[in-house]
Amino acid sequence: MKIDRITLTHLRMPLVNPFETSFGRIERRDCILLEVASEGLLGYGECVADRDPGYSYETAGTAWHILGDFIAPAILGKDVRSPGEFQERVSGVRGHQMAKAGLEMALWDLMGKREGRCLRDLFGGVRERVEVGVSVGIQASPEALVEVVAGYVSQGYRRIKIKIKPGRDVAEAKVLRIAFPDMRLQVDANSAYTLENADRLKPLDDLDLLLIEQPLAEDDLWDHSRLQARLSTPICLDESILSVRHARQALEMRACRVINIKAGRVGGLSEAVAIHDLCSSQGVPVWCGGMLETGVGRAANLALASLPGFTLPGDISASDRYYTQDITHERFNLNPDSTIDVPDAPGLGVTIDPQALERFTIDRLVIGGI
Ligand code: OSB
Ligand code: MG
Repeated sequence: MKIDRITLTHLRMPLVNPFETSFGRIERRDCILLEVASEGLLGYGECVADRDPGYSYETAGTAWHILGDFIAPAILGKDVRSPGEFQERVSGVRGHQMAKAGLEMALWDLMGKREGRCLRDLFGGVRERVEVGVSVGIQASPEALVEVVAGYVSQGYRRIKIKIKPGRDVAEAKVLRIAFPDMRLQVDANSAYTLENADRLKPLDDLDLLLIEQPLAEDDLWDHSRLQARLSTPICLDESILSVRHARQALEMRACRVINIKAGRVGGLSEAVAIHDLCSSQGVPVWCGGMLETGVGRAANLALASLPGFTLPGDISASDRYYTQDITHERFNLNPDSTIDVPDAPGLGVTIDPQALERFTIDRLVIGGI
């Protein structure tokens, strides 16, 4: 695929509801849409870095810099035959996984369009629909949380994840377990605890949770292994796993029993598939994480989650949980069995709505072309 032109579009989209985590609260979500023109086709990718460096050090600003000044020049005018070859060409760029992943996604979309195959088939996915859940932000009170969750349950979601932080954890999980005794429930701390204060999470072991996501610092596999030894609930790592190597080491160290896979966090869909393969070979369950994606990133997440080892429901909710207006013509709906259909048109299987794109654009950069 000869890379003729790369267009970066910085988007800022209002969320249907504010989203609060242990690292902050947002009402609008930023991302960068990548458009790669190659031999008459257009491929799209979503770089999931947000405005602030709360989840990761990457931001839309750092990704703009890395994509525009390093990644685009490394491939513009070149014949990039595969996502693997792309990764080789940008291997001199240390880190910046979200920037790389956004561009790699556009190449997958191009490849699928060229070959007339959907991403699920290119990845070897086996499902036409995937099980999903909702990730619910921190609410004003435990009572408010029960009400919000009840709303999602009545829409048909059968798995709920809640965000927690010190002081807003055990009481929240308990009140939900009482209100919904059989619901699949899990919590996500986004690194808000230390080994010293994580003992306060011990009562969660009595609540039959699917998992506790990323309790400790992102760069601390060792303390996660010490904490996992004290908890009967599986620890699931998100922020800590940036590569297949990290995944292997975390499993060897027993730092977790489950892994949340996000293509953006690990540098691309190829690495995400590789982590899935590693975990599958060891019988370790994985699930697809989310970054409040637009229809572009959501389509990629659905294709990824169609792989056989994704045995836990993903953080992939219906479009209306996030955005009143999306940048794709396609919207994703929840089926009554708490699943969402995997797109099956070539590539990502979605098309861009130019008017919506215009409405949410705050910056644009065209690299190459005429
Ligand atoms: O930790 O999983 C997380 C959103 C932004 C950043 C980090 C996380 C999340 C979510 C949202 O939990 C999941 C979704 O897209 O629905
Ligand atoms: Mg998480």
